[in-house]
Amino acid sequence: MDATRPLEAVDPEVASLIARDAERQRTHVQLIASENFVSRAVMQASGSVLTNKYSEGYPGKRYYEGCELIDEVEALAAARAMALFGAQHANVQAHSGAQANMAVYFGLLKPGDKVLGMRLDQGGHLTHGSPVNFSGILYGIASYGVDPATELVDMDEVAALARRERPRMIIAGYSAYSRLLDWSAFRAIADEVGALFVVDAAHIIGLIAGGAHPSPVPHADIVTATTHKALRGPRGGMVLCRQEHAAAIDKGVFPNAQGGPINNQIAAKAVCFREASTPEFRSYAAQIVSNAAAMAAAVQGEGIRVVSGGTDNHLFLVDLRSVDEDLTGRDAARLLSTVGITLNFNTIPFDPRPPYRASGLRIGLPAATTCGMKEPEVSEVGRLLAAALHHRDDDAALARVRTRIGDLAAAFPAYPPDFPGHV
Ligand code: DSN
Repeated sequence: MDATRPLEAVDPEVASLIARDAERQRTHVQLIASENFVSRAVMQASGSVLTNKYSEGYPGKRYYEGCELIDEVEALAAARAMALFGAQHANVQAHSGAQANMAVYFGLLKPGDKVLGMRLDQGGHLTHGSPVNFSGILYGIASYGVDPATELVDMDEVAALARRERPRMIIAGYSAYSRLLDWSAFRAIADEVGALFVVDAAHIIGLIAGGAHPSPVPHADIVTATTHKALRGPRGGMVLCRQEHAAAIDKGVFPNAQGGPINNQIAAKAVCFREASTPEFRSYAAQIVSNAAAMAAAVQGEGIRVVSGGTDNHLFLVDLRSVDEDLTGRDAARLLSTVGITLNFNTIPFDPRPPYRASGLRIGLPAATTCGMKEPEVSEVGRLLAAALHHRDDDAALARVRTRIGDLAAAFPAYPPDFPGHV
């Protein structure tokens, strides 16, 4: 085998699919709240020869030979994560956010233990106790949601549930909630009922790294995260924790939840932690928050209701019932895709529709901000999005939106126009 032949020569079919997705990424405005564009440096580490290495275990205690440099890579990634977030311990082996969370459950709880987390249909995550996920299958779950009037997490409800259910673990964090959470109030409730306090910071870890969002690290026993959202690293997860939980967390990741680490991804995580430690990244994180607020205001200005009235972070949810009672999230998302706007449909609090139809859209700004869009551009995208929804039966109006979105996408590229989609 000639291992140096390029992808295009070895497998034109896969090369073509990658090139076509690069084209899709280039020609659409990307508003999925959990996506981003990584740097060439992150992509190079992710695509490196470290993919060839097995290394079950941890630095200094591996079950394979030849891990000397893998040990250095992993120790470097963990040290950078600890420094970036002010954490006492970091496990960078988790393959994903879901597996980071699984490691917390496996490392610190017994099956059947009670967990209090946020309802998935009001902004939480599958791994916070959904009945179709390992968390809901293996553990006793109690759930909090948002207040129907304010659409904010109601700390009195969290406290009342915690007193009644006496959970072993309380999880704060979300995948579709646009406001700040009160970390110290969660900490106080956890202390009152003797629970562990865990924050799933997957969505906001990039904002935290850039100083654009209050950090849960000083308050929580454990913070889990992904590295591929606003943090702008490779696909993957991590766990930050207090030293007293370090051994349990490491065991929870390996061997409880996973086998061998994905070393190329760990190297890419190290690169992203370095990138996220720079002044440029602080500006980026602040710009995400400003852009989200500007776009939410633009959408509201076009008569579309934003859940909870706005945003404090990188995302917001729109209530499509303010456009048309009969417009589902799924139909709206598909329509917007045809005019070059990529986002996802989402349930909104107290949604009368099931998740696969939903009544909302989730809109996030990390990727568009990476492309260099600022308030004027994202506000225009917000107005174009609203125009497409309001005039969804008017082909000429949709064509005008499609043309302008295409112009904006072309003017704010993540990569050079001839980038084939891989390094
Ligand atoms: N799927 C992720 C998101 O889009 O928010 C959460 O796991």
